[in-house]
Amino acid sequence: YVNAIELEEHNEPRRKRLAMELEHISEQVGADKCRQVIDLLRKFEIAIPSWALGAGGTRFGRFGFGGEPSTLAEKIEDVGLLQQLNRASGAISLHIPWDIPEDPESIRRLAASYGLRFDAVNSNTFQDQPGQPYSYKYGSLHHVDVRVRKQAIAHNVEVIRYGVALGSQSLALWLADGSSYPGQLNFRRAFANTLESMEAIYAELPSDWNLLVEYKAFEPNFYSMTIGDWGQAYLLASKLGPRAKTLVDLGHHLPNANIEQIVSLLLMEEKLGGFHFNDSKYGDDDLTVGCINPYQLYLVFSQLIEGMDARGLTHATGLAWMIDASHNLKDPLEDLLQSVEAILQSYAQALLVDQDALREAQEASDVVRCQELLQDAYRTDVRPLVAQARIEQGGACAPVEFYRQHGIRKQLMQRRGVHAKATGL
Ligand code: LRH
Ligand code: MN
Ligand code: MN
Repeated sequence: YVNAIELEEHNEPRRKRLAMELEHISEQVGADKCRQVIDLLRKFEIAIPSWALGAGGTRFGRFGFGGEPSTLAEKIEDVGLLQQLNRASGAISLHIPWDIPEDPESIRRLAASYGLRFDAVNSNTFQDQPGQPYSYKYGSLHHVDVRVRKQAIAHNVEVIRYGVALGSQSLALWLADGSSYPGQLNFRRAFANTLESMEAIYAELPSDWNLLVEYKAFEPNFYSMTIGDWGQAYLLASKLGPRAKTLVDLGHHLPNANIEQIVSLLLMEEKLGGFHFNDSKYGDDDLTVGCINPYQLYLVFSQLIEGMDARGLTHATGLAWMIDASHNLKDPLEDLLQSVEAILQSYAQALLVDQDALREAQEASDVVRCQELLQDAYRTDVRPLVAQARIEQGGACAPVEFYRQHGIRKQLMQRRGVHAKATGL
């Protein structure tokens, strides 16, 4: 769907304007800084969720897009397409059994042919699968019945095996376990069962793997979630051991939570495992990253940069950077391009913060100056830096425009059919 000649035809007429814009930002922040940011942007990579390449839907309905990928191979093709356009999404995260790599070796080769690697594999014990002996209606790893817990543990071990065959290095574990009515659960027993089950999974983890514990405050249970917040996830991760970390899905907090503070402390404690990026106004809305509250996203990145600098880390050090979104209205591929773009912009803005000056202002309790420094960086138009990083790597200057100009969705519909439906959220 994308070739180098078409990309050049797309980029060529845009270069002059981009050069002018780069000139402008160089004057603002300095040419060296620009170069440094572009080089870091070039290295940044964000994983695309295999479950978000088709229409999502709500419990009220689902409206397909046409041309959705109906096999894992087609999903890999879609992520390959995104990667060709933006050069920043060279990884894919699988959800099993929504996607089962029947022949992992050939799937791995196929992904490699698009320059893709596999990020965290996700297990699924929140739905019952056909033929499964025990139901997850009342939970999985926390279940009162040990047979259910054992079944859920075995599923996670199986997911690890698939992940090993694909070259993944982490298991992301999210549980729907919880209760919807007071009195339904004994909290301590539920937690203890969860810990014991996770210990069994942790014991099967390859030595170079992380176990990412994802928390969520609500849904599908609405009174308690057994891993409901970062405190509970952190507690489990601490008890499990150094390779267990916390996964922060931006949509999983109660309203107004200070997510950047959570991120900062988890990073400090070496318990930050990765992200599920998305945006939301109310609950776990799974909207395009940065579409509702881009300032919060930026503040998260500011904390990350400051924390990573303090520990001498780079973005590439062990964190799983992933998107977790769902698409009801927008073409999933366009939406994912927008999400990746928003992440890169926030990262670039955060890299522009004058950390030394900020520290000085903090030491002097100069609150006004602190805000100015933070907002100066936020209000800098970094879009030219992101575009430059992309075209230097052979991507498109304006990925969504390219996608539209070349009628890629229409081509996908012609090839795969208008009713093709993806598995996933
Ligand atoms: C739960 C969640 C979790 C699941 C995914 C499908 O809301 O964020 O990450 O694995 O959605
Ligand atoms: Mn998630
Ligand atoms: Mn979620």
